[in-house]
Amino acid sequence: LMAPTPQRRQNDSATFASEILEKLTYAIGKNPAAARRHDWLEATTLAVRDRIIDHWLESNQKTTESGEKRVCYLSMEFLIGRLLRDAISNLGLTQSVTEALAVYDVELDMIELLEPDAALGNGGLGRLAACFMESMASTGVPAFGYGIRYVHGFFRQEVVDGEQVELPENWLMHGNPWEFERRENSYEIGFGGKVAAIDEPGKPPRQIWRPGERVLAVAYDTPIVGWRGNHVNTLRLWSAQSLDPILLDAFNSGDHIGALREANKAEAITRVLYPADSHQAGQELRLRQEYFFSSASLQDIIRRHLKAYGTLHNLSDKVAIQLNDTHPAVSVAELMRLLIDVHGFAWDEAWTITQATFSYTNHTLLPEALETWPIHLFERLLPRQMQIIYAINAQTIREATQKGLDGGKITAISLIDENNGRRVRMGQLAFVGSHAINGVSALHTELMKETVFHSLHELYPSRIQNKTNGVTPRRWLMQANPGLTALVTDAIGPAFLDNVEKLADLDALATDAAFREKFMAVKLENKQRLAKVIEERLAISVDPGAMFDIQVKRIHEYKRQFLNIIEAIALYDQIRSHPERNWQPRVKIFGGKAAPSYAQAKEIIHLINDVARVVNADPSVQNLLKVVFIPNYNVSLAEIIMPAADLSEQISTAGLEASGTGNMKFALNGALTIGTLDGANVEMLEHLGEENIYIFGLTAAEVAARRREAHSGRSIIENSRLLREALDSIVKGVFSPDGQERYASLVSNLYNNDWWMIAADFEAYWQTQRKLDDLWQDTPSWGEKAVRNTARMSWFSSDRSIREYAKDIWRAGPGAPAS
Ligand code: 26Q
Repeated sequence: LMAPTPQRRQNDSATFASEILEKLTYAIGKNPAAARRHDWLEATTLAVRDRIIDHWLESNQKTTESGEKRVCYLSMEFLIGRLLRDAISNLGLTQSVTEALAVYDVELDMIELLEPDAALGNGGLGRLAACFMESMASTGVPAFGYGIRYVHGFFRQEVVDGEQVELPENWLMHGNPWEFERRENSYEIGFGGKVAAIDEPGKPPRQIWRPGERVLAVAYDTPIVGWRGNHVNTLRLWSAQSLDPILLDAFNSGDHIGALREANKAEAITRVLYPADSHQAGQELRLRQEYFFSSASLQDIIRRHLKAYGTLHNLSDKVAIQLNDTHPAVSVAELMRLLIDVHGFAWDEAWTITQATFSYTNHTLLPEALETWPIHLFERLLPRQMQIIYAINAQTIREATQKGLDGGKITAISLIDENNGRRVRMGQLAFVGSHAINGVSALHTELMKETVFHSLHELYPSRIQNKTNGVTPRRWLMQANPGLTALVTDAIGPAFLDNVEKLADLDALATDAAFREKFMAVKLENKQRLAKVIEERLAISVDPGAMFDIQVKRIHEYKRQFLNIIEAIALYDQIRSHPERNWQPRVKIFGGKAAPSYAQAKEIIHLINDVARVVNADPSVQNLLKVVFIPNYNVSLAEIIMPAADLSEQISTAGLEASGTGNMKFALNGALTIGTLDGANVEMLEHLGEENIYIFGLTAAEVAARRREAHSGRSIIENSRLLREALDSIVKGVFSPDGQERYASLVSNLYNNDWWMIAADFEAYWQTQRKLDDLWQDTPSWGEKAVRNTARMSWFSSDRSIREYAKDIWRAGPGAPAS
C-alpha cells in the first residue's frame, strides 16, 4: 500500500463551508443549531489553521534542506494581538471565509471580535517584536521568535472614579487554538546550587554547575504566516513546569500543601508579564524569567544545530541570535557556559562563536530603565554564569587597558557597577557579547554613542549601527483600514500590497480635489466607527466632524500626556473667555496604561479623567471641545484608533523617546503629526517634508543643556499667562472639587524643576496647535497634507527594517551569501 500524502485543500468558499462544519462537528462536537459564537470562532480558526500548517511544514522543510541561516529573535515580549484576521488576510482568504460563514448565517467581522488579544507585552518593544515576526515571514527570512508563554498577559485597565484599576488578564481562558504544545521539546533549567571544580587526570580542570533546583521548560509553537502565505515562521514560547509535580512522600505523610509547593514555585516563573516598562523591577522572579527563557532557547538552538551539523564550530554561520533589549542578555553568559562546560570548548573559541552569533538592540537611554542586578542575587541564582561574567569583564578590561583607555573609561566599560552596591550591568554584557549593537532611530543611535555606550563605542567603534524601527503595513494599513486600502487600490492599482514603496504614487493625487475628498470621506467613516466605540463604552457623544486629536501610548512623564492635558485646560479657559474667536471643534482623545507602581503616571490618568468630566459637562464649550480617556488601550483598540485620527500627538521630551512606532501607524493612515524632534519623528520629518508635519519645542541638545544649567519652570510659568492660569485652575481644584490637594505635587514639580521641559515647551506647543486650528479650516490643504502623509510613509515599513537587519547584522534571508 502506498503511504497517503496530505491533500492540498481548495480555497473556495464551498470547501471552507464544509471544513468549518467538519471542525464544528468533529473537533468541537456540536452541530450548527447548538453552536455558540465562540464555537464558530474556534471552528473557523481551526479550518484556517490547517491552511497555515501546509505552508508551515513546507517552509520548515525548505529551510532545513537549503541549510539557510536562521534568525532567532529573543524577546521577553511579543505583543501580537489577535491572529485570525491577520492569518486570513495574509492567506488571501477573506472572501472565501466570509462567504463560507454566511452559509451558516455567521458574520466573520462579528466572530473575529471574540478572539482575545495575545497581550504578551507592555508596549513599543513588544509590538515591534510582533511586527518583526510578521515582516520576517513576509520577506522570507527564516526565523524563530523565542519568548515566554505568560498565563496572564498585560493587565486589563478599568477607570473607576477617574482612576486606573488593574485587573488580571486571562487570554487562555477559552484555550488557544493557535498553539501546539511540543512536549518533546522540553529542557531542564537550573537555578541556585554550587559550582564544583573538576580536575580529572590528563584533562584541563573544568567547572561544573550543580543547580539546587530544576524546572522544566516546555515549548508551545504558534505559526506566523507572512504575506500571501509565502513563508511561515514559528513563535516558540516557553512554559514552566515542575519536574516533579507532586512530592509523593510529602503527600503520603499528609502534607498536601507542601507536596505542591515546589510545583507552584516552578510554574510561577511563567505566570505573569511584568507590567513595568520604565523602571526595572529588580525582583528575583524577573531574573528567573529572563534566565529561564534564555537558557531554554539556547538549549533548543543547540540541539537543532547539533542534529543538523553534528558540531557547534559553525554555529554562527547557521544561526543569528538577536537580543531584544537586555532582557535576554544573560544568554551571553549562558551560551559561554553551554559551549565550555557542556560541549568542551576552550574559552577563546567559545567567545568567538558567541560574539559572532549575538547581536543586541537597545530601546532606551533612560537611566532608571537600564537593567542591572545585585551581584549577591545573581550569584545565588546563577553562580556559574556569574563566574563567566567576571571572566568576560576581566578580558574586556584587559583589552581596554591595552588600547590605552584610562580609569574613568574603564569604570564606564566595566560589567560591574561598583557605585550602587555592586551590580551586574546587563547593557554592558549584551554589548561586549555581540558583534553588532543597534539603536532604533537615527537620533537614538547617535545618543547611544554619546551617552550610555560612550566608552564602549570608543573601544569598539564599528559595532554600533542604526536600524530605524518600522511597522507592518499588513496589520496597520490593510487590515486596520480596509476603506483606505480599497481607495488606494482603486487609485493606483494593487502593486502597493506587495511593495509598499508604491504608495509613493499617491503623492501625485494629493492635489486632486476629487481624490482628496474620497480620502477624507474614508477618514470620516473611520472616525464614525471610533465615535461609536466611545459612545458605547463611555456614553460620551463626540462629533465625527470635529478634529480627532489623539495621544495613545504608555503613560509616562517623558511622553508628556501632562503637557497635552494642560493645553486642553488652557484651550477650555480661552474658549470660555473669548467665545467670539474662531475656535475649531476638537476631540482630545487619550489612551494608555500606567505601570501599577508608577504614582505620577497614575496621577496623570486621574487628571485627564477629571478634566474630561468637567469639560464634557460644560455647555459653554459643547461643540468645540471634548476630552476622552479610552480605557484599556491595547492592540485591538489601536486598530480602530489609528485610522480615525486627524492629528497624532508625538510630544515626548526631546532625546527621551528612542523611536516611537505609534507615530508611524498614525501617519501611514493619513494623520498629521504634532511632535518634537525626537526618536523617529526626526526621520519622519525628512521623509514627509517640513510642510507636512508640525514640529515644535526644544531639541535634544537644548534639553541636555538646560538640564546642565539646572533649569526650572518658575520664571517661564510666571511669564506665561496661559500656562499660569491653567496650572492655577488645577491647583485650585477646578477639576477636583472633591480632592483639592490631589495635583499639588504634579504642578509644583513644574515650578521647582520641570525635568521633562513641560513649562519650557508649553508656548511653542500652544502656538503650533493654533496653527493646526487654522489649517483645519482650510479643508483642501489639510487633505493634501493627509494624503502626502500616507504617500510618503512607506519607508517606515518593518519590511525595510528587517531587510536592513538581514543584510547588515544577520547575513540571513533572501540574497544572503550561502554559508
Ligand atoms: C526591565 C526590567 C525589569 C522589568 C521590566 C523591564 C522593561 C520592560 C519593558 C523595560 C523596558 C520595557 C519596554 C521598553 C519599550 O517598550 N521601549 C520602546 O521600544 C520601542 C521599540 O523600539 C520604541 O519605539 C520606544 O521609543 C521605546 O520606548
